[in-house]
Amino acid sequence: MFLQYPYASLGHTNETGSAAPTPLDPTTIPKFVNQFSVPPVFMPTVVKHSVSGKIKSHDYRVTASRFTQQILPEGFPATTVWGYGGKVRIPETNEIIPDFRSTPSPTFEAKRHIPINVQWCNNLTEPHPLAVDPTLHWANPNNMEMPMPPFLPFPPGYPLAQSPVPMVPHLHGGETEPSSDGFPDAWFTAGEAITGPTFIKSRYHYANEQEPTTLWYHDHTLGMTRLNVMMGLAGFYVLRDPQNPLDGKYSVLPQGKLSCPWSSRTDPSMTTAPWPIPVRESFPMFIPTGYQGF
Ligand SMILES: [Cu+2]
Repeated sequence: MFLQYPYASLGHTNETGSAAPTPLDPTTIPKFVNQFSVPPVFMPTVVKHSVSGKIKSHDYRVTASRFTQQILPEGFPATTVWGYGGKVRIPETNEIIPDFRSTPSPTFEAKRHIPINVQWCNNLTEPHPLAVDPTLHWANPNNMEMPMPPFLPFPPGYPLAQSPVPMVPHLHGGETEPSSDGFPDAWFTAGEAITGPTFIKSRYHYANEQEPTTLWYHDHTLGMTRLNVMMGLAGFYVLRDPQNPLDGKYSVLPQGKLSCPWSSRTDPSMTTAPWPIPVRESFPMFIPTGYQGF
């Protein structure tokens, strides 16, 4: 049997996972019909020195939650996803939206030498829609015992593994202080009710002292990263340096509307083919390889 991701199925999904979803027939989905979209950009609170007026930091509040998003072409059902959200600016129109969430999630536009502080909030209050494997070295917020064979099939899997959902964000490629680096064991559940052994804080500091580059941020939870990223917890983090000729006023690189963060991945919600993670009948020690480059 395949792990059939419930969020791309038509109607038969049971949130507790007690019924197997019916996958869409991928041959019925028209290709290349959706407009290419640019993720919105997070809007900071600009913190200034009271005397000099110099910018001290850009501060954000970012929440991870569950919602639906129209990923398949119009006329097909919206997809249940996870994503980060907060106050954003729509790049094409400059419209400000106080609470916008999406996957890929909104982009951080950072300037070199201006640090960023992000208050990360876990608002994932429902059970994980994908099969959490409690036979791995994983976050294990309920401190459940590792099950032995014969394993339960998914759905429904192990209720103590499916909920609550731990998360911890990591800025991939960022030169970040340890307490803000999103160690896999520094996870926290909704409301920070349960926290991992290396959890220190959920307000992270990003110094932005490194060379300008395109980074991405994503979930980093021990033994669950692949599931949480697959659900949508990922976005871009663009670090610019106005002093760098490639980022400055006379840059030859695309700017404004023409500058689009872009990534590609195998996305089950786009292909709608059954997600090729073999779970067989149970939880037999599978470690999918799709997202190993963290
Ligand atoms: Cu990474």
